[in-house]
Amino acid sequence: MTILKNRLAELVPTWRNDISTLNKQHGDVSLGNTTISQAIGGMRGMKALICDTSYLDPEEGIRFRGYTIPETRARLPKPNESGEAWPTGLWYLLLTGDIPTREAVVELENEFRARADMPKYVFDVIRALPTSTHPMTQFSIGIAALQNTSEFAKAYNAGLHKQDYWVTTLEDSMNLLARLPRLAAYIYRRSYKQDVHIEADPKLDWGANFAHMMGVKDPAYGDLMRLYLILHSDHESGNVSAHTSHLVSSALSDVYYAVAAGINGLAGPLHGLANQECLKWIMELMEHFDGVPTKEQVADYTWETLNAGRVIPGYGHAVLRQTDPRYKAQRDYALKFMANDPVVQTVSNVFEVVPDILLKHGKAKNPWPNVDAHSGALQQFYGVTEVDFYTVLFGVSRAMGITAQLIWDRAVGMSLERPKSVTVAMLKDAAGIAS
Ligand code: HAX
Repeated sequence: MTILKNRLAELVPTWRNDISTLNKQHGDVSLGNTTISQAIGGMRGMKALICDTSYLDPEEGIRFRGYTIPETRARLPKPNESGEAWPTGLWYLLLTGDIPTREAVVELENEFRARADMPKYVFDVIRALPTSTHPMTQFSIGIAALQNTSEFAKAYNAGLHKQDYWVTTLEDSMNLLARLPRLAAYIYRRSYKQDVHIEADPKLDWGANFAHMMGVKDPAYGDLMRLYLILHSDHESGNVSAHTSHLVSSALSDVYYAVAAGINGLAGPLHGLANQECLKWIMELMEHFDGVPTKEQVADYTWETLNAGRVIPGYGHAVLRQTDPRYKAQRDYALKFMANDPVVQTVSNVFEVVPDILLKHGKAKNPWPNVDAHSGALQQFYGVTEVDFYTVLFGVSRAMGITAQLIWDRAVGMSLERPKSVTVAMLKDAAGIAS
């Protein structure tokens, strides 16, 4: 196929030049409610979504229903007082805005436990894939395979009234969330643990059971899992995974279609996959310098990465302009429980060096670390070293935020999402330059 490819190769430089000129020289030109640079630059800062489950302030970071991360961790009920809160309590908070009572969380935990059985055919679908298939692909396919069980789709086909959309969306959300740890642990054990699987323990909560089914023996990992599931759950609705799910769901596609689509977005290296990329980068850095690198060595390696035209994974953010409080929460946890771990020490050295370099480099608007800069260091400490799996952990958590948002969307009857596009010639017209 050379004729088409050659023709495209001729056209691409002109397209790039058009976009770059419009962005640099005419970015501020109004298109009505937006500007040319917003249309080109991924709609940054455009206020066109509503999300009540959480709000992301560029300086302060995330608040879940008005609560900061430390407030959320302190106020949500906990299985034991010295440990981390039940993530199911966070889901209740995201959905309602109320800090749930202990009784409400125990009821939700029991509900999830009762819904956790996985239809066998879903495992068969996963088993049809080569074991080398990326865990995020397996995860997305497993979620899509569950669509066959959608209560919303069934009720819609039977003539569901608009006012009741949220009821079966809640049902689908609970069924999906209840099963996600099983699905994720199955993928983990099949991909990395000789296909030997571990049954759920009915005595454990949703988060600790996930840790148990993955096969991590240290009980502290159950606590870390609860923290992880809370921290990664929701980041308002403009991020790629939440927005993708919202968009798909706006066509009245059910929770399974919508969450699978969001998971596909989470699988991108500029979004959730950055957690895998980040630990990979840290391990390569340590291998390169044969142990914990000095700050000078980190600086050299950082410049090498940037000069090769690559990004420093785990640094920068489309909205945040400070260190991510989700990073801080994980750093505090690491300093408390594993301060002498060499990977944790390397992450600390990177934190002391990279922001200054990114500032000198002069491109990133935010030189500070995001959530993904620290999560892998905590995982590897407990023996979860398979970096390709990290984004699945993120996905189980993010599904809580996404489903809470989708239930709200259905409850208030959010519209089909359909923004308007314009042509490059129209942008040139608006900018007053010749086509
Ligand atoms: N390393 C090197 N360059 C970076 C950078 C980084 N960490 N962060 C931003 N830049 C560059 C951008 O690539 C961009 O370069 P070009 O002008 O050549 O395109 C420039 O700085 C301006 O980008 P920005 O406006 O600061 O950032 P964006 O809003 O476009 O993108 C990203 C935000 C998070 C995608 C970006 O900071 C990045 O690529 N970071 C590394 C990957 C990462 O950690 N992603 C996870 C983010 C959090 C998340 O979603 N978790 O799931």
